[in-house]
Amino acid sequence: VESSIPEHMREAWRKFSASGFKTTDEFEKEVVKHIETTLARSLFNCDELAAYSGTALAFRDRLVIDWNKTQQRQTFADQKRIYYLSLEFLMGRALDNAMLNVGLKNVAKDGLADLGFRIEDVVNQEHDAALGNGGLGRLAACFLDSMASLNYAAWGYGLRYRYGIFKQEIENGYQVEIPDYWLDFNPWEFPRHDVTVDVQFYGWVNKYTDENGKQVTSWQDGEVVVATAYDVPVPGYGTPTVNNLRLWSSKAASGEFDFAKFNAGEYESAVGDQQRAETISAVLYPNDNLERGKELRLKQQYFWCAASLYDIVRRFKKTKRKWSEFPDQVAIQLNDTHPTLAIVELQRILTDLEGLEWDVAWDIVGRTFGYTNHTVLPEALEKWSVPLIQNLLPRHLQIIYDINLFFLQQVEKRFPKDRELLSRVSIIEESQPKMVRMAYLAIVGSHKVNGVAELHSDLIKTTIFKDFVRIYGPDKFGNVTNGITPRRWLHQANPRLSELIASKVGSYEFLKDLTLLNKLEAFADDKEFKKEWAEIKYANKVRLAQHIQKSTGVSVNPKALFDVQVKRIHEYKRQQLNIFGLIHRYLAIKGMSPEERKKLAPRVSIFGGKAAPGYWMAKTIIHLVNKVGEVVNNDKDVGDLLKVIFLEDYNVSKAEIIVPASDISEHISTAGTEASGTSNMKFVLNGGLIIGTLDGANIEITREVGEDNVYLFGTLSEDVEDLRHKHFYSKTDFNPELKKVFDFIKSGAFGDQSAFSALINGIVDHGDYYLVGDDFDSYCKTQDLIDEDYKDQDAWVTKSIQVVSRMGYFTSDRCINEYADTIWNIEPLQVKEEDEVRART
Ligand code: CR1
Repeated sequence: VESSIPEHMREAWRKFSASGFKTTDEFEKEVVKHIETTLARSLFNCDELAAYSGTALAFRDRLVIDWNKTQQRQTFADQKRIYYLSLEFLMGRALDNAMLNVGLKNVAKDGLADLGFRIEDVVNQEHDAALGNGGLGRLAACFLDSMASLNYAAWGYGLRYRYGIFKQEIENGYQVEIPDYWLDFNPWEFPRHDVTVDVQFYGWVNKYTDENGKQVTSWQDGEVVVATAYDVPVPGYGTPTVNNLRLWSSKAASGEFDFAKFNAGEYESAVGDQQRAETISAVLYPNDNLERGKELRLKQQYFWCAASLYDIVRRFKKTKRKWSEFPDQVAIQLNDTHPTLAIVELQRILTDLEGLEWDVAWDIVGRTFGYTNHTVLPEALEKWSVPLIQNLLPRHLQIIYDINLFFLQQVEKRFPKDRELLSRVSIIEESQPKMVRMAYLAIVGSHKVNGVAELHSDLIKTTIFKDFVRIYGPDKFGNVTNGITPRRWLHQANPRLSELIASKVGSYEFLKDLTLLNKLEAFADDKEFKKEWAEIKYANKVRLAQHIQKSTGVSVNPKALFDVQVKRIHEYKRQQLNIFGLIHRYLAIKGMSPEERKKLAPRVSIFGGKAAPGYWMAKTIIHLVNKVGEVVNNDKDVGDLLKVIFLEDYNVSKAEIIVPASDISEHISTAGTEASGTSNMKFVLNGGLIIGTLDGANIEITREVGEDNVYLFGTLSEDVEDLRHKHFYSKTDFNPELKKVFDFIKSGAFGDQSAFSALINGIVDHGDYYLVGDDFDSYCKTQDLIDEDYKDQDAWVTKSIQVVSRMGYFTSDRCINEYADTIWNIEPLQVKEEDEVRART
């Protein structure tokens, strides 16, 4: 590693090198210094936000020291690195996580108390980093946490959106979207004005022979936009490794505006270029599991891929290695197809810019990339129109055509005369206009393709990618079942439970090796332990009840069964099944005698989740939940027996309050539609049981925790197609109980019934694609079983302990190790033991 400072002058650097606080006094000194100088405030105007800012800056300093060292260590070791390309990183808050990861939360707690603040209030000042929609973005965040905690040399690459996912408010029962401008004060990012990349768009392709008789292909006269790096430190837990998340921000190439126009008095158009360029990284597209083919989205994708690859290649070139060694130094993982253009861009760099032969370059590309598929929903599979790419990225379109040509020739050789096969697997769909099938391009350009849970990985092999299994053989396709980080989703969200577990299993080591949870099994019948376990769940429910009271004005009884469904609102996730079930329950309660009512277990049903702004059906579901809540929660007959709550603006920090407080949570997608789900894992890890279909990771959760400990219901994935088909022929055997629910809605019980007619008609008249009618009966019966079981609190608590003890498999550490072994071929970087020990104490 080169240094600009000569050896004989480094003494002063060593002497004054920053080391970071360790004691409460040192912490307080840092906080006060930052508040008084960095923020120019004082003890006379220090509110909670200023206390947060000062604390965050103090911890940031602490992280930066380890961050710098990690980067030096990784450069020095010169080993293979992982590059995780994701358009979404749903990080949530950073301060609490940083405090726990460096093991100084107690120091901060005492220090803040000394300065007049409660640590919880301070932590709550932080704005969530919400650069993602749902599971896909949160998975990326869990993976970053695991890669750092396991000491892998890894980088995340994404976009620095000025606006993250919108903030949701509920007005008169309707969702309203508010922009999420989150960058006002963000101490967790470091602008790197010296790390920039020029990214080109539009222009034309010039092919000619140069003076040496060499064929040259050059993409010229395009419009240039500058990408500037913003770096976010990602600390590992109990290790000095702090990795880097690099987010790109767009600016006009000139840097300034057009002076000629400015002089001529055309002020507005003078800043036009500037604004157009900045638009690229301005906003996160708010769709989950849906792609809409907008030009700006394609621009985002290329902007980010081009900047990231330039950066990766630049780092590789510093090592002065041969190109053939690129895949031994670089593993790039594509989080869904959003970064597929990176494949094309690397091929362009290697051939057009570096002069490698096509085949040599293509071999390097294939060995570098891995592709993770996250969905089989057809509306979410990306396709880009050929004319759009032609205009925006003319050279890339040519390369895509060449990739396709060589691929189809290879297929033709192995399967001669199968024209059907050729047209099925072609990267170009022969439609009007022609479309580029991004998933096919990603498969052809990667050495491994994986799904995110067993059922899903089987499904992609037998349905959407079936032909590719024939072509490449089954070994190219694998499964890595998703996981979650136990640091955020247990230790941080549920500190009391984490502490209780640590007291029984001997230490906090389980946070690094989650299989150690199995030691809890021995206490599943321990009376004293069960009491403490139940008390913690109750306290978490009280905390959620307070939050519900504050945000909705409804008081709920924390002794009631808390039933939670929080996730993006989507027809395939079937929040409609849940709310229809609740209307059914409401009607049942209304029909009961007072004696019968006394026997019923009181229930609080909690919904949360955003609908994509253009997704009308999802918005209708939100509207219905809110209207049902208004009626049920104000019905004197019902009282505590049922409350229906919609919590607005579900996000990571709210999840940290909600997840530890569930008795039951709902994961009830139509079988075969939810690729994995990850909140199912979070709830169970916190001692909540689940009701679910045999879908996604529910299946593996059931295998791990035991069938007796999961409430399963509904149609199996293999029967879904037949049922859908049948719906179009016979509608006679429609579920009569569900029909009563629909009639009640139609009677105007929840306001203007026409507001809900599309929702009902989709089920009654339009084929019930998501099988709500088919699964309604078994869903309701399973809920009745839950009511019964919940009455036996003693048995319930035993189950709760048992399931947690069996959740070791679902840590994202296990996922990352599987990716490392089966896809990336990479080992962690050794960290000196004394550094580890220091980080843990
Ligand atoms: C899936 O719907 C899965 C996450 C993370 C989502 C969800 O079941 O848990 O990915 N897919 O793997 C997605 O967003 C674009 O696809």
